Amino acid sequence: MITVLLLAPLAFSAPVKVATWTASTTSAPNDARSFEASNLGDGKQSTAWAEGEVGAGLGSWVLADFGAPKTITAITVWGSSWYNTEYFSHYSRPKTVVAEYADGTTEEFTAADAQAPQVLKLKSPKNTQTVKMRIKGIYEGKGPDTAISEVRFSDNTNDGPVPVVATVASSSAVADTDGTYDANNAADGIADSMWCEGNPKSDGTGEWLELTLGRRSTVSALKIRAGAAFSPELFKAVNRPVSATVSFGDGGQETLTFKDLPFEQNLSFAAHTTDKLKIQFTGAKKGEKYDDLCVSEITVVP
Ligand SMILES: [Ca+2]
Ligand SMILES: [Ca+2]
Repeated sequence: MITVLLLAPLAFSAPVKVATWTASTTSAPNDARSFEASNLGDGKQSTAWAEGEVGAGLGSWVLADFGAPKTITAITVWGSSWYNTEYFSHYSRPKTVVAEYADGTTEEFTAADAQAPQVLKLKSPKNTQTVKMRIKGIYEGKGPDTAISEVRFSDNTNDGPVPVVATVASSSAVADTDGTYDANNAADGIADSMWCEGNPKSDGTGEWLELTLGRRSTVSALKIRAGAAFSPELFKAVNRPVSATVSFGDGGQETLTFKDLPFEQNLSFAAHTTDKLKIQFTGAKKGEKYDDLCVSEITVVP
């Protein structure tokens, strides 16, 4: 008798595009920062929705419409405002969330009290065109309003980019009031969260990032936002990569050459089949203010 064990990790999940976001109420702008519902799905942690009710906002809701029925398996929530650590502690963040699907059925989730993306896994995959997320309980901030920076829905397909399940780095800069610079920021699907190396003896040359993929994949390109995507000023302030060597699990290597631009660049190469890739930086352009090389986002293209 032959027993076949499937030990390979089968990471099914692709982000589901939201066509429109709506909300029960929206807070008035603060420091010229707006809090409209569309901020929930713009891929940036620095922009947030905040409710505009008098009081804590219990009962407030946001509604995602996918434009057509999709099968979703998880909801990832960045609670409060992630603009900086002061904003994060000012706004309340969801603790208990009731998701209501298009057929009227509901499911209740509990998020942890942490400045970390909260993955709310559905009990079973749900086919629905809309998800209404009602805030039933909160972790109290110092201010009166509840905020959410970003929400991502995942489906059960392999249609999107290759999922990255872990990222490690040679070094990381120390967190400050703007947030963390950890390796996982380099492949979290958030454009304006970034990894910065923390080696005081280096401009970034020799430093590296290693990405573990959710499944063994044929990789033919990387989409990379080099440097700081947060603002044009911060882009100029930090070191940016000029070149890098990518090593794959099949033993192959490719050279990446970066343009010095604050946009996503598509760097393609001969296809390699791998479950890991290591990007070692071989040249850096000096920033005007900080001597740390930064990368805001890497998307692995199958
Ligand atoms: Ca956002
Ligand atoms: Ca990022």
